[in-house]
Amino acid sequence: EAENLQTQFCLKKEVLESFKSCLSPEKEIYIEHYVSGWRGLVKLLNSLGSLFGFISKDAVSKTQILMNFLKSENGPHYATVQSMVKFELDNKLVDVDKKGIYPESGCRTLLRLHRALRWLQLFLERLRTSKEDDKTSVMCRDAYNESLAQHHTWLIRKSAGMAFYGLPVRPAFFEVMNVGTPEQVVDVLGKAVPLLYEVYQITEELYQKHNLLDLP
Ligand code: 1Q0
Repeated sequence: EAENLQTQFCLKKEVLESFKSCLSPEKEIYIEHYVSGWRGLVKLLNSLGSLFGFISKDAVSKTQILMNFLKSENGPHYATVQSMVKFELDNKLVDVDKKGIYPESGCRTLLRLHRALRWLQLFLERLRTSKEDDKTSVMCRDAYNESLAQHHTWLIRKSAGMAFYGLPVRPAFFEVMNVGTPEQVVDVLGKAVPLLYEVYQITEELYQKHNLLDLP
């Protein structure tokens, strides 16, 4: 019980607030808050069990790469996604068409999270409009096939597919989110989805403009 209280996750505070505060008034995206939104999601994922360990490990390593840039001497250039893109491109710090000397650039690392954000948004929209008996594994799989799967190897697609079967059923999943009654969860999701969409769209347009959507 005590342990339960300690590790209790708060979706609103740990995920939504972060993604909300990652948008500046000029619609720039603060990497620090973007990363902390992902950290919140990782925490939620970890609370679902070790079956998802391989997914959360990768997410953690990607957030760590970005945090390391942010803490480095070039840190100020990594304050926002916009400034990172400009800095890395101006200084030729990105492997543009094949892996080379910068396999862990900020741009390619953030692109992986960006693609995952699309999955999240599709999954949450399905969850929001689902009925009590609908299967979370199916919602998750459909969202995945529509988005991230196209970027993953066969092996990862298989592993992800198997992990999806381990997702809790809808009522249990709502409980883990810890935002209240099912009606309240639906309400919160109704606010979260458009917010994630806006963050996604801004990044997508920026990456498109600079031809970065296929970084190796
Ligand atoms: C709830 C179940 C979570 C399902 C997550 C779906 C995504 C499956 C992804 C499988 C990734 C496997 C590990 C490795 C992948 C990498 O090869 C790949 C590409 O990177 P690279 O360096 O090899 O080119 N990495 C990625 O595509 C990044 C994947 C990050 C996934 C982060 C998922 C974080 C999960 C959050 C759980 C949210 C629970 C939802 C409820 C939220 C309510 C607001």
